[in-house]
Amino acid sequence: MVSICLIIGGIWIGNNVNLLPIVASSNAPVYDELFKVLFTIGTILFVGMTGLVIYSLIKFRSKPGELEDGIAIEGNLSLEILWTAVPAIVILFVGLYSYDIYDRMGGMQPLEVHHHEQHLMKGSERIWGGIGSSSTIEASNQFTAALPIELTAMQFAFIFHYPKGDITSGELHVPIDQPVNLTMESKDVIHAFWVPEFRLKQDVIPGQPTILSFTPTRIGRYPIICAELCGPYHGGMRATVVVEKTEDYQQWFNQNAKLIDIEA
Ligand SMILES: [Cu+2]
Repeated sequence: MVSICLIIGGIWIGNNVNLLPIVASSNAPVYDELFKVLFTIGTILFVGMTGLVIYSLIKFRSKPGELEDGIAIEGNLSLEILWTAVPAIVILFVGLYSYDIYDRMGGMQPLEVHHHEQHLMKGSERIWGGIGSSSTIEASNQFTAALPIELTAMQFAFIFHYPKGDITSGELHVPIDQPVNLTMESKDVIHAFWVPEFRLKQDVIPGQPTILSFTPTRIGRYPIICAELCGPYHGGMRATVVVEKTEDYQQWFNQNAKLIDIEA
């Protein structure tokens, strides 16, 4: 009875207590699904264990005048099997489920699939060149519509570059519902590009380009935060992503573009 209440209560809390920021990208709901499951499991374990400890403290407290030692207990096979099996099952489930979510967010797509589209990326030929299998080409078709943007991270700033239009900006402007391919490279140390509202975080590594693909789904301004301790001003390494209506984005683009006539 108590454990049923505990499980139902845990599920209710996991689904109704929202600790996460606004949902602003297409993979945020997928991430939140995993978070709800983890929060439910965490709540059940925390409340259950704390409750058991408090119950035992009260129930098994020594009575006044009781001065002898407690009973010597050694080994309990069924209990040991239980406390090994339960965490093993929980951890295995969480591991497999996280893997599935990571896969659904596109985390398992090989880098070269994205790179195939990044003709403008300097150095990409050298590192990832020579890929052209039919599966790669097929897979890359879904990225043809993606907007390519290059990110350069350095101590202590994020700089965005739009190859089409040759725009360099300290703010990341993206149109709503448009897939974006962000190619990231660091000039010095490891940084991390993090947008909590997108539920996305990706390391930016010197000498090793990384790619982040996402689709913003909500108009607004969201913080970009460096999430890798990168030096004394790491805490100030922030930028903004501006998700706007396609017309507004186009207007911003036209105002800033240097080479509008390239493949426009
Ligand atoms: Cu940084």
